[in-house]
Amino acid sequence: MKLRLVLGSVTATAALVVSGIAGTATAAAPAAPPTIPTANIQAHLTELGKIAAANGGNRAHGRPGYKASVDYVKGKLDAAGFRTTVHTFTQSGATGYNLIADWPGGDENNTIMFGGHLDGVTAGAGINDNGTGSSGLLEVALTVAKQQLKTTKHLRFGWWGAEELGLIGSTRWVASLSAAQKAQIKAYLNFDMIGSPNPGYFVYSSAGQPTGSAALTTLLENYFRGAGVQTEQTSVGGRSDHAAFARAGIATGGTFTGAEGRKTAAQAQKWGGTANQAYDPCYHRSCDGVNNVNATALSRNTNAIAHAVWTLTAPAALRSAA
Ligand code: DPN
Ligand code: ZN
Repeated sequence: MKLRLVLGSVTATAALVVSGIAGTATAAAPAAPPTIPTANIQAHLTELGKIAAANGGNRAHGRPGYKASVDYVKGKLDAAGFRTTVHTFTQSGATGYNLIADWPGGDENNTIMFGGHLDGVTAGAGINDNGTGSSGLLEVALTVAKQQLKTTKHLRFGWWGAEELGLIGSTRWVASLSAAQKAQIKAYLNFDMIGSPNPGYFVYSSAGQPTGSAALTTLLENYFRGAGVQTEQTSVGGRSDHAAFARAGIATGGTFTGAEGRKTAAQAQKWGGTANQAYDPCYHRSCDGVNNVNATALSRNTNAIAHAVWTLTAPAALRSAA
């Protein structure tokens, strides 16, 4: 009887100590960016491949495979608790769609936005370009929901239509915003082609980009450095959807694993893969299907997205950065 009481009291004390430590750790430690499960990202790519196969082999603007892609991503986000809106526009005689997803909470006057294009060219399924960016962003968003991430800044995602026709969707969406709405967006990070089969590890250069862009470049470079991956900076210029944001004076950044450009011998040394071959030999071709992806590159870049989401929007990380 006496022994049992003693044990009981020891157990109770231990439980109090443990909960005290756990409470302190939760309050002080930064919200650690999670590792995004590769299998989940791949599952989205498989679905986008099936959508193309069921719709004439592509997911291009104005074709049924594009709308089916929007419905797939929107369905997942709605089920996870995002506030989604579909912004429509007209281009080349067809209706285009941008999908915007807001994670409830955070200061909307300090909005951080992440996006990439969801459409492909008519030649193929558009899996590396840009099923990879679309799927990586989707799985990071679903992880935000799974963890019920509490943000101080407001977190928003965008999937753009008709990029392949000249950055149309993102341009129309930015143009639809009032000056006050544009001013709420403090940064836009873009992910277009992040699983190239002969990958490079490129971070968008901030040269010529709005104030604040250099910090985004550094943040993404820091992720890769921590993961033991060397990076190079690249000037993406007007080749993807960050361009409209940059023109609106919004800080931009992003990552890219390469398109039609060829890997140099020096790059093959540091990154592996094949020198003198395109980063993506199937760029804008029918062979850009589910096998046209380097899973390691896709996984690393998706974890880079998660690192940026957590670091830029989660409260403890903001405190430690201040
Ligand atoms: N946005 C892609 C295209 O216009 O086909 C390719 C690309 C992505 C190029 C990212 C540069 C950087
Ligand atoms: Zn593209």
